[in-house]
Amino acid sequence: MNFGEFARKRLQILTILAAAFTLFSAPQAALAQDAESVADAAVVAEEAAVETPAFEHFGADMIKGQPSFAEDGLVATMTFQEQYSPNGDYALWMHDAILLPIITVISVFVLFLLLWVMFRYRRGANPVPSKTSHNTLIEVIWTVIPIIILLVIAVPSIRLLAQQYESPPEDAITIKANGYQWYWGYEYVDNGGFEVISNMMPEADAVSQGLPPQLEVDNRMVVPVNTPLRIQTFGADVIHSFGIPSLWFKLDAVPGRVNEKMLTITEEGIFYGQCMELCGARHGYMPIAIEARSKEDFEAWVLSQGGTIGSGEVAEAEEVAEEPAEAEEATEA
Ligand SMILES: [Cu+2]
Repeated sequence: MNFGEFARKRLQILTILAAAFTLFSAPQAALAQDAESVADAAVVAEEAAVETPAFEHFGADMIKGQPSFAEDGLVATMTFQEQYSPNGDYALWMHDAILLPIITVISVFVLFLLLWVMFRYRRGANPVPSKTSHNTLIEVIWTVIPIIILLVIAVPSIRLLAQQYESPPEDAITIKANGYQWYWGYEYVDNGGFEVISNMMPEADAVSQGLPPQLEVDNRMVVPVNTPLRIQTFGADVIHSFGIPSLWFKLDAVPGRVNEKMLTITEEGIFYGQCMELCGARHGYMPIAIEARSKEDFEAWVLSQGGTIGSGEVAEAEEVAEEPAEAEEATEA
């Protein structure tokens, strides 16, 4: 008998023994397991009842990002919403401190030139027109000054563009915003992968709570404040777009691919947005409501949704597990 045969015989005997043992012990084991799991569930439920604090959502007094009303004044209704993210602050500064003054000066200057030509060189005041066709100095000026203006605009503009493409840090919290016809689903990838389905709140409910109708939702997207978020968007059926004006955030949600962008919210509060890509009959009725909370509140909310507070190790293990699937997808494509 060589080693291979010997090993095979041993294996057969072991298999038979194992089968006999399983047959004999299975019912008892199953019973014991049932009893254990019932006891476990009871303990978990008890712990949850004791440890998970009741989570209270913000009310109307915490609304920060929403469209302006006529009562807010003419300027407020014409300009951007107040900004609550670093990108938003920078973009608003660029608009207010650079673009608007330049636009104003150019518009006033051109208006002045037009009026000056109309009055000073009208037929009554200037019966014999000049035949001048070239003036080197003026031509140099009207070429060089626009170049300087464009350069002045380009510096902050390219900086803003680069800032918007900045990758989130490794410890950013990943939330996947799935666009559906016609509602949003928020998947908390780093917190156990649960998904919150978010539909527009019926108008009567919103009005009775003092919340803006057609912007308020039944389940808000709760996120931690002052924490980098890795927002991923995905279209489950057609192209949607995840846009929140007061956070300077807008990212298309496209079927078949995941888009990603970093978002950091600098203040606690409620921020409203809407689907920003025409996606069908109820496109106008799939609002977005983000509730930014302290880290502790966010974790309490995650637990109340049945999620987990992931440690770094868990997140890494998940990433490793996901990689082969992604590699497969890549080779298929
Ligand atoms: Cu949509």
